[in-house]
Amino acid sequence: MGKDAAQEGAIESHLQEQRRFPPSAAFAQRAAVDPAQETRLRRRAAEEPDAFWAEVAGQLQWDRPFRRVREGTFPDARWFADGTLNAAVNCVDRHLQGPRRNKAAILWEGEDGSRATLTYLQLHEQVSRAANVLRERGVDAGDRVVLYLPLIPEAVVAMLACARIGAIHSVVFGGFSATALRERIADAGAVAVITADGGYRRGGVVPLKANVDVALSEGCPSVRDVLVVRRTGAPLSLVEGRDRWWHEALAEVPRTCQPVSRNAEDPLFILYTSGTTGRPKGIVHCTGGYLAWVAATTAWVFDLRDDDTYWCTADIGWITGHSYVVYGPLALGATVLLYEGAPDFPDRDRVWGLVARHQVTVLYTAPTAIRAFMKWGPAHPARHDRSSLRLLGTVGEPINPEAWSWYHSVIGNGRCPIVDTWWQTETGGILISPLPGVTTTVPGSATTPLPGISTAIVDSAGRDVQQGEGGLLVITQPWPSLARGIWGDRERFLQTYFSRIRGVYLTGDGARIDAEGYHWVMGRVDDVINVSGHRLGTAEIESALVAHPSVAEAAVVGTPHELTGEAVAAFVTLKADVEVPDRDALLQELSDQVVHQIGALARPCEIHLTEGLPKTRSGKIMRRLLRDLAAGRQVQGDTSTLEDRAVLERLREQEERPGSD
Ligand code: 7RM
Repeated sequence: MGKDAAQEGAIESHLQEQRRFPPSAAFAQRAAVDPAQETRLRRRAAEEPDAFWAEVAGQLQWDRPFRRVREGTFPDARWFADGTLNAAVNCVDRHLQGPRRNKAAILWEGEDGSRATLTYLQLHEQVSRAANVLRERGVDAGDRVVLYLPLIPEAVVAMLACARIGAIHSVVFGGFSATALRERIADAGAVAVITADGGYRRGGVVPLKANVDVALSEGCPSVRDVLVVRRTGAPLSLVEGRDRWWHEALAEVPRTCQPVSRNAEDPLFILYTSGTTGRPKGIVHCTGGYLAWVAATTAWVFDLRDDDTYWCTADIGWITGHSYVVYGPLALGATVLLYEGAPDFPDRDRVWGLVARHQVTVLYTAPTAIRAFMKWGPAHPARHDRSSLRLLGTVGEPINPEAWSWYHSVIGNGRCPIVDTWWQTETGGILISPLPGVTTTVPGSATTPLPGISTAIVDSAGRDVQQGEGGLLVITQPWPSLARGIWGDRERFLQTYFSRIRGVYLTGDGARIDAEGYHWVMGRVDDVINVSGHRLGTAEIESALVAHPSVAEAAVVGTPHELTGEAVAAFVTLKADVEVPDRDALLQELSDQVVHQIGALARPCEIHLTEGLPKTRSGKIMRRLLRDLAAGRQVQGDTSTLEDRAVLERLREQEERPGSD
């Protein structure tokens, strides 16, 4: 295409966002990280990195203090490796000495309206009992335990119970099928499974134990024990010698349990993520480096104080639930709200009812949820008191400026800073984010790397792109919470993250860094659309579509085109109350809006109005399915992570109806 070789792999950027939101003086004044502290942290990270990282990890309680900070580099950096600690002790025991002893660790609400509170002292007893049960059943340090549970307090207890005895937990999201569960149990070689008789979801009951029975009947010889939490009271059968009720087992063991000191580099958990192709990847995180970074980033980014009520809406089946529901907040002794169910059950104001009732101060959710709230309209949040909120966070996808503004003005009443946090399952914790008392935010940008984190944008040959150009986002220096591997597949770990570009961690995201150092994530590089040699990220085109007042959500993909190689195909859902008197006029407006904001080459060759978009169960749009649909191909690859199969079916039917768009 006559492009400079040095720019090969660059992604073009057209987004212009002018608005600036400086931190309010009131927030800055009380913030854990104020400008002076930020300057100190960044200087220390740059000038004496070992001292900086030792300070980060020094916030934890170590059984044997580490002397060594970092050894080695990508892909095998080891952190704090001669230190020992226990993650459950850090998240529970160390809060028992002072006033946090009787503070609520967990506030829980079930979808059916059940409620529970666990203080740190009560959490300690539950975790110790569960740990004793596992230990009594012969579960040892290093053994794998699969958790397949609804979002109930026992899920947190079970994670920490594993951590207490050094067993490696692998949480499988409760929405996964028996087949997906079996695959993960087998890959991990789990010796025990902790599940429930069921969980509530949109009024229905998810048959968790029945799925476990199916999974185990299809060959998981490693599993010796199944513990079953009673949640719904649904009838079920217990397999003699294998299955036991959780509450009965816990009642029979002592209420204290000696924790096992772990080496910092010992694995804490495995979490499976679905790759686009092939087997799911069991991402392995270690104990010391992981816990140190999630605790530090929870303090810096969410600014948690003892009087906060913190709610991260992620399920514990995802990394966000591990790092920012469980390990980070509990390491800080915070009060964490857990909600079992769907955000629109029984009504679309459920989330706001919870915020008001529990006086939530810090709320962390995903763009997909924010866009759903927008679609449902402002009347739902308006019915509830949201004055307790002081900080809002987002994670999971690029947030389009339209959704950012709505979150800011409607949910936060313009009062709350927004932290747009960029990170991945593999990174363990947040790497790019505003510091709410320091950073001036710009809607759509995750702003700058946190202290200690170094990024670059490179082309496919690993050369730095020109300032402001889009390219591959890489992390150039090791940090402690990087995954230590893919369970049982070293080669795939090296191949995926460390082989295409030497000496750095490859994130797989496209991004650009502007003149002020702000990072703009443009989507996964696998999703980049190549129109006549111009490489377009998905995020900006989608953002242009969502900026139209009628649009709730949009996804764009590349589709084969005989002249331009690829062309843009768009899938668009409209807001709940939108009437479309003239469909062609609307499509024209949408198309014009893309041309106006991005340029003529991004003009969609087709726009499909649809009721829903195919998403993963953690809310990410599955563009590869849309790519197949737009190209008129059979949908290929793994669809087990699809949140709602019906969406795909409806889209397929729509594609088959001629002239449907
Ligand atoms: C935490 C999580 C990781 C991928 C990542 C990005 C996308 C996440 C943001 C984002 C733009 C953000 N882990 N992503 N956060 N893109 N801005 N703030 O989501 O492993 O499930 O996904 O998610 O593409 O690579 S994950």
